[in-house]
Amino acid sequence: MSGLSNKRIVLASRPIGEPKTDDFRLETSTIAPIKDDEVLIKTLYLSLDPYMRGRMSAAKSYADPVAIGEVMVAETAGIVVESKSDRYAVGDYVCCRSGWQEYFVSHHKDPMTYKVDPDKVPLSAYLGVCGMPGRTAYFGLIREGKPVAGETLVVSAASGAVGSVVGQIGKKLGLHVVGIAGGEKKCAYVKEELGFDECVDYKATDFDSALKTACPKGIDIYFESVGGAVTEAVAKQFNLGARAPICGFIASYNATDITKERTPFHIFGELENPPEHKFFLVFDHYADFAEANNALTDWVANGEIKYKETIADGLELASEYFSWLFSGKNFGKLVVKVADE
Ligand code: NAP
Ligand code: FER
Repeated sequence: MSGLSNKRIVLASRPIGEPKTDDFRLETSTIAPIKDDEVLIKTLYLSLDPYMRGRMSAAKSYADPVAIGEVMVAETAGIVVESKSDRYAVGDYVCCRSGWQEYFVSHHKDPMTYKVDPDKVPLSAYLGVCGMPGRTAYFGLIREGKPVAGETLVVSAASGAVGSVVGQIGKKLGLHVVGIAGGEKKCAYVKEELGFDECVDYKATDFDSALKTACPKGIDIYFESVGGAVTEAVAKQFNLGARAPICGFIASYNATDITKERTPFHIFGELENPPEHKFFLVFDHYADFAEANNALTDWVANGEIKYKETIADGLELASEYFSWLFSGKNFGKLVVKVADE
């Protein structure tokens, strides 16, 4: 398959504020022949995630930025189309970190490339509910949130990839689960289809009082994904001994200078009795990924955990759809379908 043509999207410029489509460039490269112990993977689905906004910026962070002219990072799900490894056969389905492109050559020892089984759950689910976002929900709630049955859990970005799973696991653990989401449609889905006890619309004028009504015993755990006005409202209702694992604060990701933002650390730190709060990374729990992968795929396969996806059709759409994460135009996990098998 040497000489294979590969469409890819590279970072053309560092976005100022909200990323625009011309911050990216569609290119065509040629895939070199694979070497011993390598596999050639065809991308079928590509995951779009909020953390990618951080990689577009040169600001100091836990991970290096994508260089200008380099392929945008992403986790993808695909199929092995050529193998010079005894560990992978043509036709194996895998997840890998190929980035925004059609083909990827992986060394068979790359720890970020691993086999998945689309007979158990659909392939795209390995990028969401059974992938990085699902694992974030699993470890963030169970290990960082330290839930006790009967407590009240509030989940921001509740209809999204991470939040939807946090709340559903919370229900399994016997918590009173209150979601926060933007708009009536998302709130209805969170309550009626995902089974949260309540879901409060942060865009409604009575948000503060509605949140209070939904949490009659105060808030014991707040799963933070958003920041901004949502966090200010939550902060007024913490019980003593509360925990607030900080998964992210997407409301600030498009700020022109993120170092000047009022973050959840500022908001919680100013309280007389702050909740236990620290930023965590899903990767902190890397050693136990198999535990989360097994639990999540079992729950999805037997219908105990539900999920929704927004699927963009075609690699070329990745740069346009990426901004949906920040406007809330996505509903559930945002994925790009790159190719048919
Ligand atoms: P998602 O919820 O599927 O999509 C993002 C959602 O955020 C949007 O749909 C929107 O929902 C909401 N949002 C965007 N801007 C907002 C604003 N200004 N105010 C309030 N809500 C806003 O995304 P996800 O993949 O599950 O990620 C959720 C969070 O988890 C992000 O902060 C992400 O960085 C974080 N994360 C962290 C880790 C980690 O290891 N620490 C790993 C994965 C993800 P509405 O329509 O409801 O507003
Ligand atoms: C990871 C750790 C964290 C990762 C993604 C994140 C793709 C996301 C962090 C965020 O959204 O803030 O290993 O892998």
